[in-house]
Amino acid sequence: MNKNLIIGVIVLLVLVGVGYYIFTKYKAPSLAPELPQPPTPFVTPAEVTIKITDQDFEPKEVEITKGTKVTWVNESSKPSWPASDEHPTHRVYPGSGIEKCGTSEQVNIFDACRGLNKGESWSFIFNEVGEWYYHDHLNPSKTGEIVVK
Ligand SMILES: [Cu+2]
Repeated sequence: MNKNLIIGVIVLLVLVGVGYYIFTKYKAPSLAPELPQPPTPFVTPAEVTIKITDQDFEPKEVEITKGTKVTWVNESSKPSWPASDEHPTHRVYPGSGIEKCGTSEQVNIFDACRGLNKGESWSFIFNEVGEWYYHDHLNPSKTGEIVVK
């Protein structure tokens, strides 16, 4: 009887030990998400997309932070050429100018430098703070604005 009791106590202790091991092993990961997380820094979207429709640029005006990549996607039926004001020289955005199209400086100017066909897109990263008006070089009455803060 005593022997059985001792065996029973040993078995119980082993079960408790194994149970505790499993509990700690599997409990720990599930606790992790409940730990206080460091605050997420406020990040504005690093990318903005503007649709070119038959009517307009959508949205017509966007406000972004310096360093944001803006992508124009032509969803209109005609080719579209987004470029900095003023038409036709495109020199308002610093460093820009239509005469730089086709040169090594083309990548640094606010000018698609060609008509984007339906479905095509063009991107530009704005590193200059300011209010930058632009237009469709192939349809200059279509205008938009990028506000960079
Ligand atoms: Cu133009």
